[in-house]
Amino acid sequence: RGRGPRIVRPSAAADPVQDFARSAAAGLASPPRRLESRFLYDAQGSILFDQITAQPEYYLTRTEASILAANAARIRALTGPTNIMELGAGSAAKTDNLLRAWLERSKAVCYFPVDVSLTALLGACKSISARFPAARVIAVNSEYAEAFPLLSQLSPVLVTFLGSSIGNFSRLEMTSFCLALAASMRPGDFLLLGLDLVKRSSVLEAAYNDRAGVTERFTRNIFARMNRELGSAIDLESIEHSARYQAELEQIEIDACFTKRQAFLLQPPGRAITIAEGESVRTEISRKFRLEQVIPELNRCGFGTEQVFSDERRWFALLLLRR
Ligand code: AVJ
Repeated sequence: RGRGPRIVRPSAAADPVQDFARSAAAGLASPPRRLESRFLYDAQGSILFDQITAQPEYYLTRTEASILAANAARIRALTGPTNIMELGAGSAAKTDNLLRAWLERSKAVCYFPVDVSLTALLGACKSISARFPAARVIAVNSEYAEAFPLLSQLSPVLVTFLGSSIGNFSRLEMTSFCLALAASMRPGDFLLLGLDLVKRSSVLEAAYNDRAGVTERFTRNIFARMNRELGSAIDLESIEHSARYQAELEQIEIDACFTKRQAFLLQPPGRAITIAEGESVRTEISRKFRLEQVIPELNRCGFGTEQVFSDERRWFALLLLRR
């Protein structure tokens, strides 16, 4: 049997285009219009997101990477030798420090990157296998929750959910996500969770309005994907990106604002949508966290706090939690 990277798809039943069509038709039918953020990450969106992480204003990825670099060996000492499942791995750019720490202490490691983008996963398999020949890579091409049933067989396991991706969830969605994850893990398994912390709004807003305009292209891309996959023929030039910090809710809110009226059909099943001039479509929220608030929430979902890591400015936190 081959020892090279493998790709599995746990739910061959769900047709991604149908899924996108149904969700977009429901979300765009009437105001407040919205699109689910998970659809931002097609092949093109995953490339654009990687470019966002390299922008000077987008401190999240760099800050998290420095925390991880400083503490990976400590994390490995606390967890012991585990399998690693990374939720939303993308191209697995953030994984190097962890795998290096694991391989310093063991001869081999099994790494299970999970992502909805097959293209991003193929890149992850290639780069991880090239840099870490002792890592056995089994990529899972699915939504997060579809990978959860695999977890019971992977115990002892460290699940990583980095980059503050959990901030895309509403509070309610985050709770049900954490409860479902906790229910799928065995007692003693670990979760490594990256959280962007509340800070000055000028710093937050700059991170989501980079000067090079990559975040604007990222927001527009979900409509470009609708044009590609659902035949919507939306004029992408009529879309302006808006990212504002809502201080009361402690979240960045990203909207696509339409400067020209758009009328289009979504195929299948051919739903007619009209968006008036001046209307907007919410494509993302990115919640910011306070440790004193989020830690008890996580504890109530079944995760005990093992260790909290942060940077000098307290801009970002990496939580090691134990199921
Ligand atoms: C991948 C959800 C963590 O919220 O910072 C970055 C997505 N959107 N810039 C974030 C994002 C626009 C990102 N997460």
